[in-house]
Amino acid sequence: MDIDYVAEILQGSPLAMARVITWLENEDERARSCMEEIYPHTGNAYILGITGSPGTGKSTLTDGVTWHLRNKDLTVGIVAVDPSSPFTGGALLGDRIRMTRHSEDRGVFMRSMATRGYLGGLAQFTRGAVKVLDAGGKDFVIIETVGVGQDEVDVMRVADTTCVVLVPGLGDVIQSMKAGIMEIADIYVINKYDRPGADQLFSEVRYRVDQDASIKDRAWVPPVIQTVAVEGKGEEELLEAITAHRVYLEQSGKLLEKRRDRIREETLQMIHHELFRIIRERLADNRRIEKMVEEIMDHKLNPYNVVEKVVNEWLPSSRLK
Ligand SMILES: Nc1nc2c(ncn2[C@@H]2O[C@H](COP(=O)(O)OP(=O)(O)OP(=O)(O)O)[C@@H](O)[C@H]2O)c(=O)[nH]1
Ligand SMILES: [Mg+2]
Repeated sequence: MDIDYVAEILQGSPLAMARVITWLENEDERARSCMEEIYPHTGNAYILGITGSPGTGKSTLTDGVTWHLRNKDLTVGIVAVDPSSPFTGGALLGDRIRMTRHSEDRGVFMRSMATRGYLGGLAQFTRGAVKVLDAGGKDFVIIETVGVGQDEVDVMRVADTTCVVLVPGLGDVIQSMKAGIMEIADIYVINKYDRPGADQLFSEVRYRVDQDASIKDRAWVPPVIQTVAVEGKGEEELLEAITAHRVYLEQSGKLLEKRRDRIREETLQMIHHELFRIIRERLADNRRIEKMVEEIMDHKLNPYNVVEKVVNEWLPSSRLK
């Protein structure tokens, strides 16, 4: 018997959500029509990003924030993305998102995934997973992602509010704050505030934020929140900061702006991905690309005139030369 996955997702079925996310993960053809049908039902969830170096307490914080949201009767979807992990299917990630408190709660859906070099890009995939949870009726979707490199920055652009988690004693704060982090952080969380060096880190981050905010628009100055996630300390303040940022985005019109930018970016990426996929497949026909490579090796062709050939053949209206 055929299952109507779209209808099931719209009912909030965890099994259907999990299945379609797996299709997305495997770039299974069945994902496409499903995504197209659920799309009109997306855009209601508030998307929260939590990023930071490994072991900084992202999952513990996610668990705490989830608990507070559930107390307000809000439902939560969680996607844990690990761009650096070589593991597939995530036994490791399974451990990483230890969310024992919520495992029996139907108001919470959790999914973890490790990288497998998704052709469509990790951000693209994350966007898909978020949409499934959004259509499944989750009020909040939390994206937890490890690290502070370009992949994470891209993943975090999917979020409405991004929290960057730092802890004392890692010593790479200044460095990581240069690497695009200040650009995406709406809220800084200094977790493990029970550890030595927390006050110093707090001052350092505050200083950098103030310096940065004095040049750019001051409409939103990222707050720096102190937490001890293992004791649940500071989580309420964190949720207050998240809510304040949401109100700021909504009232200033920046939420719409963000979402417009995201739709543009996503649409362009989807076009890119699809055109590239089609051309790659056609070039694979009759090993045509292999023959081209051989001809390039023999100096009969070069990559530049191969590009010309391809564009002129398949996009004749954009004829090169
Ligand atoms: N001392 C102290 N330990 C904490 C705090 N928050 C989390 N931890 C501990 O730090 C370890 C890592 O916590 P996680 O929540 O798994 O961290 P994470 O950032 O999700 O880790 P990865 O997903 O593996 O990158 C666990 O042993 C937690 O118990 C805190 O505020 N203080
Ligand atoms: Mg984790």
